[in-house]
Amino acid sequence: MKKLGYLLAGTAIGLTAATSAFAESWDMPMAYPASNYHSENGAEFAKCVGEKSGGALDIVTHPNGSLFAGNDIKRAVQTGQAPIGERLLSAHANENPLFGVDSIPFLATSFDASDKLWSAALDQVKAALDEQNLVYVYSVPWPPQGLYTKKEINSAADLKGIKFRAYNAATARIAELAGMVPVQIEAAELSQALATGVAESFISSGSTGVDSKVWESLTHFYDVQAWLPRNVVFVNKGSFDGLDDAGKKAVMDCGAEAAKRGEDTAKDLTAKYLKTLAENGMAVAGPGDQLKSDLEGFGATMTDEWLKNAGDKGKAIIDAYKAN
Ligand code: PCA
Repeated sequence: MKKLGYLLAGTAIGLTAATSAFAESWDMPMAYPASNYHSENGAEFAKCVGEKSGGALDIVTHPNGSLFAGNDIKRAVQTGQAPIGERLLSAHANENPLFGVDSIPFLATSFDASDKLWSAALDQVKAALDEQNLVYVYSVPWPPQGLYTKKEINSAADLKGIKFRAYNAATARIAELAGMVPVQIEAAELSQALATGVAESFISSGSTGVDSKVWESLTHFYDVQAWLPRNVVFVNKGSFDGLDDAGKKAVMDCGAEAAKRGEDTAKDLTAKYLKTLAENGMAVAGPGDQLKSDLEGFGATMTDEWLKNAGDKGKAIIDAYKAN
């Protein structure tokens, strides 16, 4: 009996050694297609963590909502169903207005302005995530947001009654202000929604327009440059605390590299995406004066609303942003 016990113990040790170095494996759900620069950047981040941790932490990315749909990723990481994930943070502004600081129309409309705004907001965003059991790792902006339609639009009045795909509270609010009919749809379902007429307009970047081959259903892109929303990568707090110091450092160092690499790529691709839209037959242009001023009017209303919602914390962020 005793001998058998030794034998089993020996076998168990042998097996553990064979799977090498007690490596931990983390699944990383992501919402956007594998070929999108956010997803490619996430895969590079995962590779970096594997190398920097000496193989101790193996992160496996699952793009395109394949493991969890976009809207479920944040909750999955909060509850530990997934140890790490990437999500468009402003889609959760209903939980905390600070999560929507990047989607206030016409507040920060260039990559540089977006960086300034994010620096002003970051401590508070980290604290808000921490309250939800999440550790902030990195974020990468999308290119400036414009308006996709299937007819010429000269003013907000031309938008009335249109079925409009929203991806967060801000896009839903614009729909409401313009008398459109908002419908919440993840990017992974966007092509189909456009093809079937469930949606006939949306606000997003050239990136998502190209990913979704929107020229198959739509005709116009107005380069409004309304804001630059961000994808944020976060880790479940318990999972993060479970790492040793070297593992934590690998995640944070690779995150810092990913933030820079991702934004550099976004800047490089912005004009290329618009070119691809035009090459596929879309009319790509800036908004006319009336449309621009109508949208800016919505922006002013929404800035007031956001400040009211976000209270002193929100005001402190906007003041710090404007002072810089
Ligand atoms: N693409 C994402 C969010 C912002 C963007 O440019 C989307 O449309 O879902």
